[in-house]
Amino acid sequence: MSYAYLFKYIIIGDTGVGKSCLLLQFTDKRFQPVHDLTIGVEFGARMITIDNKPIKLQIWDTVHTLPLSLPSYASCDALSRLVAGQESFRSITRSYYRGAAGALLVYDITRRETFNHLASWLEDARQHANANMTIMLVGNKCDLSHRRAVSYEEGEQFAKEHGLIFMEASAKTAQNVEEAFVKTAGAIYKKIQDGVFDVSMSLMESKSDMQSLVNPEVLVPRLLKVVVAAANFLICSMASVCVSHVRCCIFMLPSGK
Ligand SMILES: Nc1nc2c(ncn2[C@@H]2O[C@H](COP(=O)(O)OP(=O)(O)OP(=O)(O)O)[C@@H](O)[C@H]2O)c(=O)[nH]1
Ligand SMILES: [Mg+2]
Repeated sequence: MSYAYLFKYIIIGDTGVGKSCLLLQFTDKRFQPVHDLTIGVEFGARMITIDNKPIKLQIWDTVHTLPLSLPSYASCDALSRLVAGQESFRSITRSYYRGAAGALLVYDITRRETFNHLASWLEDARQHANANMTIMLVGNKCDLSHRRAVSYEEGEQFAKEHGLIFMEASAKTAQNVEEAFVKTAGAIYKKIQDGVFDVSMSLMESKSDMQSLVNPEVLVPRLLKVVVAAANFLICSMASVCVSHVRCCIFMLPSGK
């Protein structure tokens, strides 16, 4: 199906806040009640219409468990282990930000710590993403407002302070899910019309990132480079061990008298 624009979105936020569920609700209109920890990257896509133009949203459900810029809470034992487990994905994660036109920054209104970590997530986004990326702050799980730990006003205030759009939503009841994705697209579309966001550049970056992640023609040469570098390192290390061994033997040779 043809489209006028393709917007890359990323969904970021602490583990368990409902990122995958928001994506599933938006693309498949269903809810996943069991927490299925996202490992690696999952993609979703859906067409929407803005200003009578078909727009394709390509959504990357990221692997993040914690922000890349580790805050002090990472010193907690259990969390440190979690970080270590996900460390191998961190460099890949950085490339997720590149080319993103929009981001859903999600916290769980029933878990205060997920709200407290928002500043670190924003720091990551500001560091790795396009400065004009549109960020929608989503206070998820608003169906559980009887267990609320973060007030609506606090979310609204945080968004105001950091120039974000804000909504509370529920991936379970689908409340505001459609709106969160569509409103973000509307803001991106407006930036394009105003000439402050170049979606073609963003797409080129996004495409090359996708290629490097999934295309064997790009991936295999890169892997080969890594293997060659590792082999080089091994050979150099072995050579230096041999040299020091020979030196040692020469040093220990009888003087010849
Ligand atoms: N009540 C309620 N539960 C939700 C909602 N959204 C997600 N959940 C539940 O929260 C848990 C975590 O949801 P996920 O979507 O897997 O969370 P995630 O952010 O993708 O987590 P990671 O992949 O580990 O980063 C699951 O048990 C979901 O069923 C919601 O809006 N309301
Ligand atoms: Mg997930």
